[in-house]
Amino acid sequence: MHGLVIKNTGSWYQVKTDEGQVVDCKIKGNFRLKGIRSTNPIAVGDKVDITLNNEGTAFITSIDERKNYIVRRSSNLSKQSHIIAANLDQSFLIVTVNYPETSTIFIDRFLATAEAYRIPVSLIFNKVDLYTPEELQLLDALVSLYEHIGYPCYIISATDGQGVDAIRALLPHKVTLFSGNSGVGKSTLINAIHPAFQAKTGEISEYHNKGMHTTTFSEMFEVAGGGYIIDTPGIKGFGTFDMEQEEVGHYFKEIFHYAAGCKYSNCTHVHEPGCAVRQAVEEHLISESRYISYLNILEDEHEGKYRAAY
Ligand SMILES: Nc1nc2c(ncn2[C@@H]2O[C@H](COP(=O)(O)OP(=O)(O)OP(=O)(O)O)[C@@H](O)[C@H]2O)c(=O)[nH]1
Ligand SMILES: [Mg+2]
Ligand SMILES: [Zn+2]
Repeated sequence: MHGLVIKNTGSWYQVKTDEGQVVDCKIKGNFRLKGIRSTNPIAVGDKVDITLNNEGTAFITSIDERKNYIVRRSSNLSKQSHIIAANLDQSFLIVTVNYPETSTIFIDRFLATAEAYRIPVSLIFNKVDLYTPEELQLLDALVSLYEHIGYPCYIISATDGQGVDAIRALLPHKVTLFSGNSGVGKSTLINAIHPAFQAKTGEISEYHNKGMHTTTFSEMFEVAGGGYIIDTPGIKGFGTFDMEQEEVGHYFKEIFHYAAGCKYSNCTHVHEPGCAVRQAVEEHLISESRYISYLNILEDEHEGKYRAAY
């Protein structure tokens, strides 16, 4: 039988077969994917072949070639990757200016990784009902920064329902990943899109510095009219995985644009003479926060680590 991996709870995978039946599956024996050193060889969104056994469960025996996938470093200092999801049409990064604060470094790390895997991203700024006038100003600045670079931005409140219709309209016939820090309201938004989904949500006060996550496993929800949403556990740091130094600039759209004018074709935009990117930063044509994020990723790849806070 053939099906879609809709949930991953550690060693068990829920597979929805092409016939519509949901089966609990395990990976057969030493089944491992070639070429990727990953903590999870199979991810939500994967399409797989399964063989039923007598207990009503099944073994996953093979995996279809992926259209794409998105990975991050599995933890600080780790040389392994974690596949967040596979076969995506788009990704939403849920961001909050405060409650909790999403750093621009985190946003830019996510965007760069999505660029590397050619997955379109929209930024969803949630909890706008809570923002103070100063936070609303910061929100405006972020929205104009990212829209200018080319990322669609949406301002919403998942609890008030403000802006949720616009998000719902983006979903039919697509597989959409919902990602972001813990507590930004991914699961709350999913429930606002369709109350029947009943994704588990948590009180923000419970999160404080405990590293707690309400959503502990990735799970797919089927959207009315076709398509899927993937809810994921919140992530604290987004470590980029396996990016060459010269490559990182390709994943920042505006840096890539200005890099065409650098003296050296392999310029890393750090110290080289005749660097058009650094000049563009000085002239405020490239935002300083984006350049800082760029340098921050370079450092990772250099030292093989990332800073947990981002
Ligand atoms: N005021 C306000 N609170 C919100 C909004 N969206 C979510 N929340 C609250 O934020 C808290 C966390 O929401 P969740 O949906 O569990 O967050 P999450 O991103 O799924 O978190 P993880 O599953 O841990 O990654 C809950 O108490 C929600 O009620 C919003 O738009 N406004
Ligand atoms: Mg959640
Ligand atoms: Zn340069």
